[in-house]
Amino acid sequence: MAKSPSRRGGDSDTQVITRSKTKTQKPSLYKVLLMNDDYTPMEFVVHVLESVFNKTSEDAYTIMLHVHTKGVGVCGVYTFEVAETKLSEVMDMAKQDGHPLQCTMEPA
Ligand code: TYC
Repeated sequence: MAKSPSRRGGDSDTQVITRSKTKTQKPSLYKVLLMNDDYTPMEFVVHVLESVFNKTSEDAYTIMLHVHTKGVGVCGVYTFEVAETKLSEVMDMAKQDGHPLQCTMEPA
């Protein structure tokens, strides 16, 4: 007669019960920051905030003024890839229009 597959623990009915925990990692978040400068037109900054960061015109104007007066301001908080994409969109738009606007990102 064929031998049944052996089990750890021999012939006893003892079984090892393993329980696996599924650990989900929260994605780390990054702030995208706009820097002030003396040359980029205010309207351009407002346009960037509306088009790249989906701000209303009122919010975009408030953020632009904040950056203009304080030197730096947060445009939004995103996962790494989204923050990186938005940052390069800003830099591309500024370069395209010949403005020295600077944008950075840092852990939130
Ligand atoms: N300081 C600029 C000006 O007076 C306006 C400005 C605002 C530029 C925000 C950059 O991130 C900026 N024209």
